[in-house]
Amino acid sequence: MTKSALQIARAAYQPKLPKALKSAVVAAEGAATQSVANQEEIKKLFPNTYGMPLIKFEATGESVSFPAMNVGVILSGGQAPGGHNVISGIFDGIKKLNKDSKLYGFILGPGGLVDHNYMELTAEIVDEYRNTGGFDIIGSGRTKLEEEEQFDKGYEILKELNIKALVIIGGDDSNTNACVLAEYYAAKKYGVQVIGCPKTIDGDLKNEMIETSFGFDTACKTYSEVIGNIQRDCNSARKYWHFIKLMGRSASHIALECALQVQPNMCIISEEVEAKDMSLDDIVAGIAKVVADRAAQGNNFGTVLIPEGLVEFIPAMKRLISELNDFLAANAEEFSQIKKSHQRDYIIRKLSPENATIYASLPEGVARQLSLDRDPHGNVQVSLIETEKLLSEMVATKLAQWKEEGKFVGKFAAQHHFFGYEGRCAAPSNFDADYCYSLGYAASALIANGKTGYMSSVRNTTAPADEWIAGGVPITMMMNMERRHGEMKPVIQKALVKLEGAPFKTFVAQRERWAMETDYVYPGPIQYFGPTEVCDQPTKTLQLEQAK
Ligand code: FBP
Repeated sequence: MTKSALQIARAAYQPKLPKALKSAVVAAEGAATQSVANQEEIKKLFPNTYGMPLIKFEATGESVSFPAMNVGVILSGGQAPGGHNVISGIFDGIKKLNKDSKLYGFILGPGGLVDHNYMELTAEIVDEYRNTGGFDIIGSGRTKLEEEEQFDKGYEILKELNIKALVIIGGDDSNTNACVLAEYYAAKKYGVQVIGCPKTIDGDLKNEMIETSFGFDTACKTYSEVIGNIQRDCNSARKYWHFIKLMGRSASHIALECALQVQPNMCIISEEVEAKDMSLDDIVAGIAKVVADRAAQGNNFGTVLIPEGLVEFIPAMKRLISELNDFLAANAEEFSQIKKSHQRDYIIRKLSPENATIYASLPEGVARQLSLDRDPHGNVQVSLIETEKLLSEMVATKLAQWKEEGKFVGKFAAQHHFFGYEGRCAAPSNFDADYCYSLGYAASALIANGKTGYMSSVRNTTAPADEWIAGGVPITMMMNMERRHGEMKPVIQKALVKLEGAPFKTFVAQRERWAMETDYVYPGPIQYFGPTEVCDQPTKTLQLEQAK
């Protein structure tokens, strides 16, 4: 395998560990825990894993000996920088406890467990992937582990390989399922522990005990580097407005963090749009106003950051999409007979007046996407909607109208970007490299201490790594009941952007100035070697949230 110079140098990086994990540990147990809501229902659903105490690892002078243990690991869902370091942390952790311990990786996500598709992760293999981005060591997948049949199928291979514990590295849904699996194996007395690890670039798996999900740091730094470069180009040519959509699913954490890093002219936050019941026209008029105001000062350029989930948060668009879903599901046959060029008018005639007006106002391409691209459940795939183009086209229309009315005197030319995949497999920043390695190491300690139904946790992450606090959080503690596919289910609460939180408030305090002044920040590429203030800074989100 040919390697870049950085890859070779980076392979030698030794991730930092919290002080306590550097020697043998004892698991100090806190008080019994409760779920964040719906305590009675969740307790009933998780009789074996509910109410367990928080765990904090403390260094002990004594050396503790453990029998050899075989452990399985699964990477679940979208890639996030640092996954390979979670695996190397687990590997080093279990080997330190007993050199005869073995680590098995299930191939291409949870499906690998069900299909008995696995490989042993030897020292040679793990060494190839230390401090690298991606999940390619074993691959990832989006199969959901939900059915008892899958759990039993998985148990067959776990038993065959004598695996004592399974670590599932995933987002909120995968960790919810990890907990269901832990409960099932505990109830059946199969003797297999299940531990979760908080992964997702989206940053929406966090709570009082989990400060951040891994990968958010590197992904945001990667996007911020590129947005910074665009801003410098934009400030040099002074002729384009750049509409930049950012991944993150429903939550706007990525857009907000990038805004805090680069100081764009505008950043839309979906959670605010929903809270203020804003319409699409409100958003468009808001952007057009900034464009017009800057143009009045002779600045026909700027940047707008847009979270990918925006459309779902505009209440009126949500209602339109829901009516379209129902209407097209019920009239699929008739709709397929309508000539393409007549489909738009046909839909406008059939929708309720409120939704018909909104639909008619949408640019041709977006209206088409809304009527065509549906997932297997018959829903519009909102992530496929090119929101950046939708907004810029509507802004252009509004500005043309304002021009006629003499309210806009400038020029408007737009460029479009969508950043997501560019950052999901970037080489992990020092923060993610250290955080992930520590999460993996803490997972091995949870396993050695016989724990199941826990998520590996590392806290105090704005302090130097030495002072980080490693432990475990019972997954049931993060759960509440939510309606999913028409049924009430226990799930880990998704963390959306809090409008009363410090990161959003900090953004609000500055956004009007950023809109008018060109006060761009150019963060530059992630630095792996050099002074700590350049290489080891956590995200602005984390710094603001943790500032006491
Ligand atoms: P996870 O929640 O699985 O970590 O996914 C992160 C993410 O990158 C989202 O931001 C994005 O919407 C989604 O994955 C895209 O996934 P895919 O490439 O599978 O369509």
